[in-house]
Amino acid sequence: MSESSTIVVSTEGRVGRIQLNRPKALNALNQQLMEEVVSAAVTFDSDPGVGAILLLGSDKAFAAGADIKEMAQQDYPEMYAADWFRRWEDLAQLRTPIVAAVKGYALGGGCELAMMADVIVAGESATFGQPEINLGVIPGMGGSQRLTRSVGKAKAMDMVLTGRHIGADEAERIGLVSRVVPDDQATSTAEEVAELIATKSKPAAQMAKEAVAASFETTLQQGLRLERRLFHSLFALADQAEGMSAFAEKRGPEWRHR
Ligand code: CO8
Repeated sequence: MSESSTIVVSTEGRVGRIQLNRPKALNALNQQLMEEVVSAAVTFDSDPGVGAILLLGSDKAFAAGADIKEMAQQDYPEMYAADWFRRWEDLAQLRTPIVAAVKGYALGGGCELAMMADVIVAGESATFGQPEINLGVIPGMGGSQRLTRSVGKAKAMDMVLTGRHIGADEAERIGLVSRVVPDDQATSTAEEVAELIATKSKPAAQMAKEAVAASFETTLQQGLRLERRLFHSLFALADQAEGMSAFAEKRGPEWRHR
């Protein structure tokens, strides 16, 4: 296990684990944390031994948003020149499936970071919101786009325009999170989900992610064509033959591509 100042990184089996570690600031997302999280995730993404990435916060907060104290120092030319927070997009573009466990606050950039994960397991204490309007700004890490695509215009407008927080149950009802579990099971459930994904054929899991993610960006016909092409391409890999043989032979598959 290696430690840096804003995250704790480790590998457990085939799961790469990144824990946000600024508990006193409720894991507020400053520039250093962004660089460290994205660098760690990019490293995991290129590691053939890693089949899934687990993203964790702390009990009180997954992340309470962009670091307001750091952000308040910026002016427009600096933000524009540095393309402030663009680096988070590198995380969203990774091919390795990402599972997030969210307990406590996931506000502003914290909600937007959770939405960059592919599966969100929420503890009952999870609180999601896009409160930027209360700071005189708007979401800047995808809240107006990913939230709207996930939950639709009605709920996204409600959250983005009022800044109200929603609880785990509402988040599950509107399709923002995958599952809600008691807080003390959120991390273990997310671990189980990540471990399960990491047991699959790696290219199949990556292409499944790519196909679902593409539905956020393409027309239906383009998406269906991409899905078909990816499906066809999996027949070039040994895992397709192995998976189908294993089914016929009533045994578990032994993936070659992991
Ligand atoms: N930034 C910096 N520090 C924070 C943040 C934050 N987002 N959130 C909490 N903290 C700090 C507090 O300042 C406090 O520090 P200190 O002890 O030094 O005073 C510590 O964490 C504990 O916080 P509180 O005392 O406020 O704890 P409470 O339990 O009373 O309240 C809340 C918890 C409700 C979460 C409250 O802290 C809060 O409202 N936080 C701000 C939430 C927010 O507005 N988030 C959105 C930020 S803006 C954003 O995310 C934009 C993202 C896109 C940017 C794109 C740029 C291009």
